[in-house]
Order: sequence, then C-alpha cells, then structure tokens
Amino acid sequence: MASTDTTTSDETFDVLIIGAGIAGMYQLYKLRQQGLRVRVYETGTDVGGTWYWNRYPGARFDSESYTYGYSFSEELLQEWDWSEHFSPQPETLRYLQYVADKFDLRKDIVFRTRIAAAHWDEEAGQWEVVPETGPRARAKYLVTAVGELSATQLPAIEGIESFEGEWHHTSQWPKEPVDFAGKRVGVIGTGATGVQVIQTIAPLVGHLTVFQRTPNYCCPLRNGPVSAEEMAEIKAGYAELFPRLKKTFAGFIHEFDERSALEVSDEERLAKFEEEWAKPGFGKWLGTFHDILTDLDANATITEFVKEKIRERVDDPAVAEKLIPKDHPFGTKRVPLESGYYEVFNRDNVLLVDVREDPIERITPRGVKTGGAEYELDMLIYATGFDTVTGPLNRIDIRGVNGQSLKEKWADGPRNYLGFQSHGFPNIFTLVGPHNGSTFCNLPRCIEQNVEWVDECIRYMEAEGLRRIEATVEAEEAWNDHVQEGVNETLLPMGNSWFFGANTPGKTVTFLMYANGMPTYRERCDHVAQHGYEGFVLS
Ligand code: N01
Repeated sequence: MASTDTTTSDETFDVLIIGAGIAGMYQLYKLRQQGLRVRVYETGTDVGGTWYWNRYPGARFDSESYTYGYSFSEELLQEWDWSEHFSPQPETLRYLQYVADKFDLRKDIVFRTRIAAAHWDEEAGQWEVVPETGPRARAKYLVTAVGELSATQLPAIEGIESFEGEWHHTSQWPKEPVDFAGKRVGVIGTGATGVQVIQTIAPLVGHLTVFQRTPNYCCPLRNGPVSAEEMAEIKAGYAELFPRLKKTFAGFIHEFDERSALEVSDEERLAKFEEEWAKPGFGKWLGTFHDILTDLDANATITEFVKEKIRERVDDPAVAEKLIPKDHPFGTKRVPLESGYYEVFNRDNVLLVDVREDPIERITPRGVKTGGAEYELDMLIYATGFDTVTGPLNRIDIRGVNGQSLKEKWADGPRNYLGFQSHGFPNIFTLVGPHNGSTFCNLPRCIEQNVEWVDECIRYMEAEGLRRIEATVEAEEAWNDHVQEGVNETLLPMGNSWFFGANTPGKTVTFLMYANGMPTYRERCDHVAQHGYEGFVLS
C-alpha cells in the first residue's frame, strides 16, 4: 500500500536509514557523529530488528554472547554482563534497548512505520522514501538495514486461511505470553527456528506434532550460565578477542583446522570431531578440518559422524532414520544448534510426521491433512522461515535511474558491487545486502565492518564535495564472478537452501550470500576505499 499522503516530501535529511536493528542502530550512531542529519524508519514499536520480532519460545543466539555484542564502545563492553554463553532473545532485546538508551538513538527513529517505496530523483540527487502511512522524506543517501532474514514466509499450503485454531509464525510472535498447557500443537518446519521451538515447547504442550519435510544435522549447543568470574575474564579479554574475530572465516571464535580430514589417521580425525562435539557452539561446523565444506570425501567423514550421533540419541530406530538427512551433506545448510532436540522424539506426547513421505495436502479448519491422515490441532506454529536476503529489499518498491525497479533488475538473481550497491541505483548502500560479506557471518562482527565502510564512504563524499556515487556495470559483473567462483569452490550448492533462495516457491535459485570469507571481503572493501572508491563513478 503506498502512502495516502500525496504532498511532496515534508522533510529533507542527509541520510535515511530503513531498519532499526543491529545494523541500522549502529549506522545511525556513526553518521550522527559526523554531524549528519539522519532519520531511521522502523516497522516495529522499538529497536532490535531480528531480536524484536523473533520472540518465539526458545529463541536464542547460536553465537557466543560475548562475541555478538557491539565492539565499538569500550564503555558499553565493560558495562554489559551476559548471563548465558548463548543469550536468550529477551536478554538480547534488553541489550539492544540498553544501547538505544545509552546513545540516545530513539530520538532519530520513527517507529511503527513500514517503508513501501524508495525512489531516486536524478534531478535533485536525492532519494525519496514513501512510508505506508505518514509523510514522505528525502535525503542524499539511503541506507537499507533491513536484514537478510526479515521477510516472513508462510508456507504455500492450500487452506491455510481456513484454520480455526490459534496460529503463529515464529518471526511474528506475539508479545503477550502464549499458553501451551494441555493443547494439541503442530509445528511446521525444522530449520534452526523450528528446532529451538520444538525442544522448548515439547514439555509444555499437551501433544506436539512435528511436520518435518527436510531433516537437518543438528548439533549440541552446550549453553550454560556465565559466572561473575567468567564475565570479568571475558571483559579483560575483549581487546584481544575482537581483532581475532576479524581474522576468522565468519567472525566466530571457531577456526578451521588447517589439516585435511583425509590426511590424518582415523583416530586423530575422530578425536578432533569428538573434541569439537563436546565444546559449545559452532566448532562442529566451522572448527574442524578445513576441507569438510569443500571436499566431498572429507565431508563424508563428518557426515557419518553426525548421523551416528543422531542414532545414539533417538530410542526408536525408525524415528531416528527419519531424523537423519539423506539429501545433502553435513554443513551445506545452516547447522541448527540444539539442547535436547533429538530426545524430544523419545517423549510420549510427541509425534514426528515425515511430510516428504506423507505430504501435507491442506490445512483444514481443524488441523493439518496429509495424504494419510488428518491431525487435529488447537494451535499451529509456522517455523517456515523467510524470503531470504533479497526478500526484504524486494518488498520495498525501490526505483533507481529512469524509474528502474531493483526487484525487476534482480529477477534472475542479484547484481551489485561489494554487496552494497547496484548499477543504476546511486547513493544507496545495502547493509547485509545480497552478495555482501556480512551475509555468512556472526552478524554484528560483519555489520560493524559494513557500517564503518559506508560511514567512511559518505565522509569521503562530503569532504570532497561529491554529489553522486554509482557502481559501474563492469565492477558489478566482476563482483558477481568473484561471488560465484567463491561458492562454487564449496559444497554449499548441494544444500539447495535459503542461501540460494531455494526455499521460496517461484524464486530464481542462485547464490544470495558470500562464501569467500570475511577476511577476503574486508580486504576487497578496504582496497576499493583506498583506491578512491575504484569500481564506482563519483561525481
Ligand atoms: O527457516 P528455514 P528458519 N511444508 O528456512 C520448512 C537463522 N536463525 O526460520 O527444508 C513443510 O531454515 C522447511 O522445510 P524444507 C538461521 O540463519 C538463527 O528455521 O524447505 N515444511 C524448513 O524445515 C537460519 O538458517 C537463529 O524442506 C515447510 C523450515 O520450514 C535462518 O534463521 C535461530 C514448508 C524453514 O526453515 C532461517 O531459519 C533461528 C512447507 N510448505 C534462526 N515450507 C540463531 O542464531 C517451509 N517448510 C539462534
């Protein structure tokens, strides 16, 4: 719905930002420090982005809490105590609210406002944004901070509107408590979100039916409280930690072992897998042998290891086999981290329905009907994910030079330079945009890189008295080659996951992220800045 306000723009700013999550908040903070007039638009009623919307039961980090907070303020680092190694959503939201208070961010954020459109006005050299309601605004620069996992996606299942019970999508979870006691609850989806929901609500519901289409290789999270002594040690170590995180592949503390999984003995390999298995976090995915995500034979060793771990935890061998992925190798999709997920399927009140075997035909007023049965439910939870990476941008009618639509330009896959800007769309910067290094990352680490690069670029433009910055077609094509070459060296295409938009019916399946690693991305971005923004035309 476009704005009903047809007056010309009420206000003019230097920069408009869409989104007040981790990226938008920090971009606001940085640009304001330059003395620029900045306005942020946010759909929610408060800051927090992902952590504002995803309030579903069990939502928490898969990143070590102390690696996830902002690193730009030593004072903030020293003031904030994390209570758990992997922080639960309410605490993370409180943290982001604390940041907003501390830096007085809210005064420049307009809440409850969804941006419907953003149009480039070539003559004025300005972007005009059109909120669904309320007056338009203009600015020289537009920064999108809309996230890569924010365009909620309900499944394309017939009859979905007919269900008469209570239903929720995990990313639109209500603020009010949801009562599960005694209820027959169904969950559709077993990605990272579904796994967290299922393990959390299984003991709370009357009966739980899990509708699984594709099983995942879930690995233990191994969360625990952070003691006061640990927190003091963490704080003392921040100065060493953050520079170290800049050097790892994806901004996590985990680093690949430089050896090949195939060059060590069977005993050494198993010992390494067991060691990472016993530790908290993503080491099982990003901390074993360097070639498990690039060489199928190397990968097979860990794939078998994880399958065996699943078998050990599920009492009924037939159920265990259903929970074991068959169609993709380990790590080629995002690995969900879990706490007691597999044991859920040993409970008397939990039923696993394999909808690959017995597909869902339709949602009915009373529940879910598959080919073989009808499951009566009081509540349905859709943990069905997102129209990823390009989805949040495509939901805004972004138009560049000559009214060209970004969504149309990207119909066969995104094209841009550094993941920041597409040719024909000057003066826009897409934080965590498609083909941006921050897409495959412990996000705040890469968001800080994105924000600081954009901040410097705008500072340069202003200092040089420049009006316009636009990526060239040649730079865009070369960037696309770099991105595609990077992913083609990995096994990720075998996962056919949301990394490629493969989870969204009708969407072109093409790599949306960046798999060359954060250090390479950072180097490329730095090089471009140091060479007068090579690959962009500045005027
Ligand atoms: O979404 P998903 P998600 N019928 O797309 C199923 C991040 N995250 O919200 O695989 C039946 O991964 C679908 O089945 P299939 C993290 O990056 C982070 O779980 O398409 N099933 C799949 O099982 C993650 O990767 C954290 O066959 C249908 C599920 O729904 C990303 O968010 C926590 C269906 C969707 O899984 C997205 O995770 C949680 C249908 N018609 C999430 N349609 C933390 O850091 C879809 N599905 C803690």
